[in-house]
Amino acid sequence: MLSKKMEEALNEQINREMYSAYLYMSMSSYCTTVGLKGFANWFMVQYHEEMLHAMKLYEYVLAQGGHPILKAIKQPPSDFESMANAFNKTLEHEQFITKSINEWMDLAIAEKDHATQIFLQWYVTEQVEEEGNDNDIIAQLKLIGKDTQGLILLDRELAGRITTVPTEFSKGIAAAMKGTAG
Ligand code: OFO
Repeated sequence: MLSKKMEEALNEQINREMYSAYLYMSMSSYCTTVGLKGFANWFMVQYHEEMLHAMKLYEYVLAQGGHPILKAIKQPPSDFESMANAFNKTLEHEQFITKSINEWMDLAIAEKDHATQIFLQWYVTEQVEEEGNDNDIIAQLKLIGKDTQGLILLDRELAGRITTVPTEFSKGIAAAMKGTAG
């Protein structure tokens, strides 16, 4: 079972993950409008990952006898000026999510809630990967600078990213926990 405080924290995290999905969908939309469909693909794959992050929380709260309360998702920005700007904003957002997960982990530790600590461990590891992916692309964008040719080559590379996220969330937490790499 979850304490009221823990349940509220996890519900807040559902909202933050849904916002992440919304943000990356908006970035994907922006990339398509400026002719960078590979970048658009990368962000759309990220959108699916974020939906999985939200659904895992949703299933976990239910499995623990809690009630996932869905709050309003705020509107994400729609104009990102450049790919460098979009990825800097992505990293900034992921750092906020890492801080948020760490805060809930601290709460689970303080409450001696072992199950939630184990559950959140997956997110702690995932955040290292998420920030790492963003740092890699930011470094490449720095090398590319204003070289359009380089940007197009990176766009082609990012077009190859595929989603590994299972879409059958309704099968419960066991299904949602599987196939979470990427
Ligand atoms: Fe991007 O990791 Fe969830 O939010």
